[in-house]
Amino acid sequence: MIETLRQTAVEAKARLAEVEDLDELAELDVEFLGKKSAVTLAKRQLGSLDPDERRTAGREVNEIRAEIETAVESARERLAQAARVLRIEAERLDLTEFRGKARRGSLHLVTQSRDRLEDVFVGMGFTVAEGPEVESAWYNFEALNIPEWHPARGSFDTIFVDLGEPEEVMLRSHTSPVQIRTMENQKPPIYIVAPGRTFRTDTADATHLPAFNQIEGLVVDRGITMGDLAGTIDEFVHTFFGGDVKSRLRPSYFPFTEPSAEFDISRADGTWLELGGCGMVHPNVLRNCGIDPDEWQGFAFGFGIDRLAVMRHELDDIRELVNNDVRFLRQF
Ligand code: FA5
Repeated sequence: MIETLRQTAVEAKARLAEVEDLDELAELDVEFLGKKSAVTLAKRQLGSLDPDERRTAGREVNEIRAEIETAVESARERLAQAARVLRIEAERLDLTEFRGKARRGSLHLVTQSRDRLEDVFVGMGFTVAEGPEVESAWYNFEALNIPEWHPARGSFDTIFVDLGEPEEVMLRSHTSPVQIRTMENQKPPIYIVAPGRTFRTDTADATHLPAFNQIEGLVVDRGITMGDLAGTIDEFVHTFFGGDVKSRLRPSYFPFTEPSAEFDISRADGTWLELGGCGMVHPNVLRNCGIDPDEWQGFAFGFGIDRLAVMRHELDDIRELVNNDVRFLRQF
């Protein structure tokens, strides 16, 4: 009997070593360890043996049963491990699969220009400042030497926000209010640029947008002259556009600078493109911010970032920047 059982155990171990799924394993479990299995039957037969034989045979039957049980357990463990590997494999997200098929996104043209402008000015020793997009009349106009009666106030085509009394509130029509906020909070020497969104009632056309971007520059220090302003703009233009592009200043008028100028840059066809305004900070503006104009002088400039992107990428129409046509945007 024991001899037959041993052979059964050898067969059981061989078949368990090759079992391939849990159903098959359950069948083998029943076949070799269940109620009708050789081991269970052998155990039952032990009763008919005399006590000495029963003890020896009983020990052997138990050993054989334990061997088969161990084989069943290790088969179960092997299948569980294989199932884990399969599951992990199935759940894996192979992102590399999409390489080449999916296009990587890129920053918008205006954001690229703004980042590059910041880089150039930071490289020249400026820091970057910010201000709110919704402003009071004090910051957008009055502190900038544009009182209520001033005709220049009309030229800014301001979009007002109706919040009722006591204050007149508007979307800022230029980034110049950041000059005031900076001088209120910071003592000279000041060297800042402030890029940001600006808003006017302008109708969109090839060169205008109602919501556009400007970058403001402000320097306040001792002994600052118009020569420093011209030199800074020249240096910026060379760094931003490369060696061939020239800049020039033309006399102009802004209430917050005196003297004031527009500055243009040269195009490849020999013509000039107006980029923005600039000038020496008006003494009234310094005084409005508690800075003594006899001790400190400054220059300021402000120009359009969208127009700069148009120039840099030779676009025909500034509206391309806001149409959000992906066929256009993908080119950059
Ligand atoms: C100003 O806004 C002054 N604050 C600039 C300034 C700052 C002068 C500091 C002196 C000292 P102006 O209105 O010219 O100036 O606008 C400046 C630039 O913003 C323009 O040259 C143009 O490049 C851009 N810009 C103005 N309006 C629009 C618009 N509707 N769409 C796109 N760009 C515009």
